[in-house]
Amino acid sequence: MKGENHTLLLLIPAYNEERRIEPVLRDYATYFRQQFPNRFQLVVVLNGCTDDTLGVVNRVGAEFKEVRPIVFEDPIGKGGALIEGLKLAPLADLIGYVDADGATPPRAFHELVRQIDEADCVVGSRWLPGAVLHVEQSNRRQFASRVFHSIVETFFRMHIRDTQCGAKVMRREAVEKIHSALRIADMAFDINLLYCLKREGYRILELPTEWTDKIGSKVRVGRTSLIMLLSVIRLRLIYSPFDRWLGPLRPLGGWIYHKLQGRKKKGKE
Ligand SMILES: Nc1nc2c(ncn2[C@@H]2O[C@H](COP(=O)(O)OP(=O)(O)O)[C@@H](O)[C@H]2O)c(=O)[nH]1
Ligand SMILES: [Mg+2]
Repeated sequence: MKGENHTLLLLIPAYNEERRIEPVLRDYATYFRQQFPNRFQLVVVLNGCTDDTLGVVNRVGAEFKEVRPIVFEDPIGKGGALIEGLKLAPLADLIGYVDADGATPPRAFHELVRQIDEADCVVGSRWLPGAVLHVEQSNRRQFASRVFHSIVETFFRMHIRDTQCGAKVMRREAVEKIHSALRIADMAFDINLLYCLKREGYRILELPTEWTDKIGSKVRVGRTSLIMLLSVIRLRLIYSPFDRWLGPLRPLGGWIYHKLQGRKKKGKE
């Protein structure tokens, strides 16, 4: 079967997920132990957790040798965690990631992996016809997401309907090639990743996926949207010819960004 002889590394970024992550780790380990025997590893990338996510991951890891955590103390964010996790790319042929809350079931992630022979990166989409959404996001969240999408499309012209879906898989070679260009540590990380892949000429395939919107989201629509908006503006500037002219303003941008990030962290729980 297609894509079945590859080795697979799955990353799960996790921030205070003690209540949501355990069944997800068990489901993924059980499913992929069967589908990718001895060819599957699952690494949970934690940072700044104030709950016992690490204890939960270690407990599951004691039972399933495929599962292990890596921990960073600093507030590196979801994107920062994935940037660190992607440094493990040499461990496998294919590297993917999903959210800790089980929004993407193992079977749906496997569907993306199956299509990797058609592209260098396969991304799940909640907005393409054929997507199966079990619980819809709130209207406010959907609205924010559509506005965000139009901004991203205007800035980057990637023609990807859903850049933000938490399920993606890539070939090792592509990850290694673009890794040093990854800069964005927050939820806008995915755009950074996709844009770098496109710039290098890698093929991205977007496929309808299955998704369940889970309660307990870390996203607070107002603040997260603002941070993401600043990030995409920053990203657009980083990759624009104006970058060198804007040099003197860069510290200001960085300051605003970190202020918002810091407030977000404190206000999270
Ligand atoms: N390591 C790490 N993971 C994070 C951070 N913020 C969010 N995440 C993870 O990113 C994923 C998506 O977050 P979630 O709250 O489910 O977002 P939503 O599904 O888009 O509402 C989850 O696995 C979170 O645990 C963070 O600051 N650090
Ligand atoms: Mg979620």
